[in-house]
Formats: sequence, C-alpha cells, structure tokens
Amino acid sequence: TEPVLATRADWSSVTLGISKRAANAHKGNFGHVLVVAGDRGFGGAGLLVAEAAARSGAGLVSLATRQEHVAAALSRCPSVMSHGVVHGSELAPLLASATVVVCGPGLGQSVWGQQMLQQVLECHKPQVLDADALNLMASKTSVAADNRVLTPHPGEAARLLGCTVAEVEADRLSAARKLQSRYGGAILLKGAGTVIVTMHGQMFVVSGSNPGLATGGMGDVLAGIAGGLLAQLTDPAQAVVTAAALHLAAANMATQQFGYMGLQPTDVIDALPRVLACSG
Ligand code: NPW
Ligand code: AMP
Ligand code: MG
Repeated sequence: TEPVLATRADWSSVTLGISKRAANAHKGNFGHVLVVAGDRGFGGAGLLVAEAAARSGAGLVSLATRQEHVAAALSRCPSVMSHGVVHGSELAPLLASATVVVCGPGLGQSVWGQQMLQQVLECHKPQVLDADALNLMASKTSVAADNRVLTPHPGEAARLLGCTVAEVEADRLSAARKLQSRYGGAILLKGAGTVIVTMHGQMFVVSGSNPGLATGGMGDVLAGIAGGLLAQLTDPAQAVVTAAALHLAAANMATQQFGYMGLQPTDVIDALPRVLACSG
C-alpha cells in the first residue's frame, strides 16, 4: 500500500472533532489514561507523559510510578492522580478503572519495570507502548496483539527488529511494516517524517520536521498525546495519526515563541491546548 501523506488539512478536521465539546460534557466522556512509567532516575518521563495526556484533553489521568516521584508529580500537575507502586499486583485496580494505558517511558528494565509491563500486557485495554516497554519486548518473544500502539524511535525499532539503526533509517516504511506484522496493532515510527502503519495496514507519513524536538523527553510527550487521544477518539488509527500531527504542530507553535535551541518538552505540552483551540 502506498503511504498517505497526512497534511495539516487532514488532521485539523480531526482535531476539530475532539476540540468541539457538548456544553453539558463531563470528564467521564473523555476517557481515563493510566500512565505506567518512571523508574528511579527517570521520574520526569512519567510526569511528561501524564501532563501531555491531560493537556491533550483526557478526562482523567492517573500515574503509577515509583513512590519517590509522587510528591513531585502532585506538585507539578495536581490534576493527575499519582500512585507509588511497589509490586506489579498493585496495578490491578488502576488498570481496571483505566480506558487506555501508556507504559514504558523511563520504566527501566529492572524487575520492577518487568513486573509493571507484564501486568499491562496481560490486560486487554488499548495501550501505548514506548521506550523501555519496547526494549523489554525486544528481549523476549512476544505474541502479536491488536490493542497496542508501539511508538519506537529508530533505535528502539532496530532493537525490536534485531537490525541496525542504519537499516531502519534506510527504509523507514518497510521497517514500520515489518514491526506491524511482527507485533500487531499500530506502529508509529518516530523521527523526521514519522511513519504510521495502522492495525488495518494503512500507512501514513506525517511529513515535516522540527529539530527543536531533538532533545530528551519529547518522545514521552508524544506517548502522552497518543494516550490522551486514544481515550477520546473511537477510531484508534485516527487517534495515532492525529497524535503525531498534533505533537509536531505543538512543537512548531512553541518554536515560534522560543526557537529551536533549548526548546523543552514542557513548552510543547503548554502549546497543546493552544493548537487544539486553533483547530476548534
Ligand atoms: P545514536 O547512536 O545516538 O545516533 P535509547 P533513550 C538511536 C527515558 N527518558 N534517528 C540512537 O542513535 C526514556 O523514556 C527519560 C536515529 C541510539 O542508538 C527511556 O526509558 C527522561 N537514531 C530511557 O530514558 C528523558 C535514533 O536510539 C538510541 C533516533 C532511554 O531512552 C529522556 C538511543 O536511544 C528519556 O526520554 C533518531 N531519530 N532517535 C526523563 N526526564 O526521565 C534515537 N536513535 O538507548 O533507547 O535511549 O531514547 O534516551
Ligand atoms: P524520543 O527519541 O523518544 O524522545 O522521541 C523524539 C520525538 O521527537 C519523536 O516524536 C520524534 O518524531 C520527534 N523528533 C525528533 N527529532 C525530530 C526532527 N528533527 N523532526 C521532527 N520530529 C523529530
Ligand atoms: Mg523516548
């Protein structure tokens, strides 16, 4: 299948759909995103995912992370319900009340991260898997499942495919297709010219680049946006394509204000409601 170029015209009509709300809407209409992220040393990743999900319009956001990150999370974003989790079994009630799960940013690859991922993979909720969730999946055989969205950068894609980053970059469309047939669900292969293969095999390229995004934490923001949109849109394929386009549009808006150098993930998060408001 030839890829479809997702242009601004394509996705602004989609974001119009999510940003127009009924006057009597309530938080239960916009889904509950559970973020499972942030091992020791990577607490910021969980915070960025959770805040990005909230700023993308999710009705409720919960964060399951290491206990030591909870105070900072409450202080940074009090609307997020933050839980310190020690054992995988403690995720069960949180997973039960979630609409969508985002797992992996800063998760680490220790026993803690492995337990968290195992619980998430065993639940059948729609899920966004990123960063260390992908690194852990690469290290063992994994059964394909269609309730997933995988969001690898080229390094993670190479680990999942057992090839080099250069091989992924030499043919990004084919790498994304291979990932889809091996792991199921939807694939969002990151980098300038983000490639998406949907669960139905349709391909999209979100063309456009922004080197301001080449800094730590920007992928964590994308994972949060994907979770926030999956929680609100009924068509998961539409949610994934829109997430990539919205991430780039918010980065472009933030870049107009700050320039490329020193652009921060929190600047992109702050631009999200402004981009959504522009399209509404
Ligand atoms: P090279 O060799 O540099 O050119 P890793 P990570 C390649 C967390 N974070 N095009 C790159 O290539 C994450 O969530 C926490 C081409 C290298 O091989 C993870 O859990 C933060 N190549 C964990 O840290 C903020 C590309 O991938 C490899 C590429 C580790 O994640 C930061 C590097 O990737 C971070 O988000 C591209 N566009 N992009 C926090 N505040 O808590 C990447 N590569 O080894 O998977 O390391 O992505 O930093
Ligand atoms: P990560 O490497 O997981 O932090 O993800 C980086 C995020 O920034 C992904 O969404 C990439 O697509 C995006 N990104 C990084 N560099 C660029 C670039 N030069 N142009 C467009 N998007 C980029
Ligand atoms: Mg990342």
